[in-house]
Amino acid sequence: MSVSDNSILLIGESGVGKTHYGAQLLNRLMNGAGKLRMDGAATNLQPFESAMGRLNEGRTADHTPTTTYIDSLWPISDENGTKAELVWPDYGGEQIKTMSSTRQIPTAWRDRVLDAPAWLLLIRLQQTRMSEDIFTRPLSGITGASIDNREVQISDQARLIELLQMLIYIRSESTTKPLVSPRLGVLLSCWDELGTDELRRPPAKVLESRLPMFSSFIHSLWSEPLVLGLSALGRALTPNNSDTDYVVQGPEHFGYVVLPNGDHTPDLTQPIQSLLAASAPKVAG
Ligand SMILES: Nc1nc2c(ncn2[C@@H]2O[C@H](COP(=O)(O)OP(=O)(O)OP(=O)(O)O)[C@@H](O)[C@H]2O)c(=O)[nH]1
Ligand SMILES: [Mg+2]
Repeated sequence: MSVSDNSILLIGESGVGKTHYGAQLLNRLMNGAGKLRMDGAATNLQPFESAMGRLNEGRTADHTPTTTYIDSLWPISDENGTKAELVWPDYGGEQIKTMSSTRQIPTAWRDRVLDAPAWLLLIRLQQTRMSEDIFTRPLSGITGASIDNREVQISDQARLIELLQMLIYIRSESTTKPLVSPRLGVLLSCWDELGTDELRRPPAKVLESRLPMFSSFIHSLWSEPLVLGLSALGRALTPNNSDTDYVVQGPEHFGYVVLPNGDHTPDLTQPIQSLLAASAPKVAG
């Protein structure tokens, strides 16, 4: 089994929650209460350890510097004793936005895109804007509007689609048939920020109503894209004011994943387990 069989390319712009998810996931893996647990010595833990330290104090961690890229190696095993080595990155999310805006993919990222059997895309819905178009306004309103001197900006969902198209292109994947590799997981992060009417809805439905074009894009390319919700922290924290519940109970008691049917599970390893199970069925113990 090569390491890359089990690497997950974590894709997320700045501020979507990559570092906090990494820290909470690491905590869960070390606690061993979920489907996956740490099974050996992990390396390159520094960015996540410092975030875990902050969470233990009930506070949030810092933004990852733009140029940072660190692969952390986590030997893990599941309930049946099946072993794998998970490669979990932490990086400054601007790297992703720069790839979209310049339409250029640095060599290091190209190799990651080519090697990874699974892509996990983090989207924070509160951070995405729905631009005004025929999906949000009646056609009559749009056709009457003056187009002179109007700054044209690509919508957030169009940018995400373009990003995936670029990544698929450099992998030379044919899109005439549903994509089997890489397997795609979409994690709607900071789920606790959604309105109360959406909190218990199936994540795929929420994605469909919030980013309809993006949702239909991934469902047209992948036959079974995994769409889950994630609240790595369970609630909003701040950098300076300590959350007493966090300090008293410990960060491991907070955070949940929203399953395809809308149920919540405290097992933050669930998305990884689903992606690894689907993309590396040949993994032997
Ligand atoms: N409410 C809520 N906020 C969260 C959650 N996870 C992360 N956040 C907040 O989102 C902000 C960004 O999270 P990070 O983990 O730093 O995001 P990142 O993707 O690593 O961002 P960069 O390092 O800039 O690439 C932080 O201020 C966190 O407080 C969550 O589950 N719920
Ligand atoms: Mg970060």
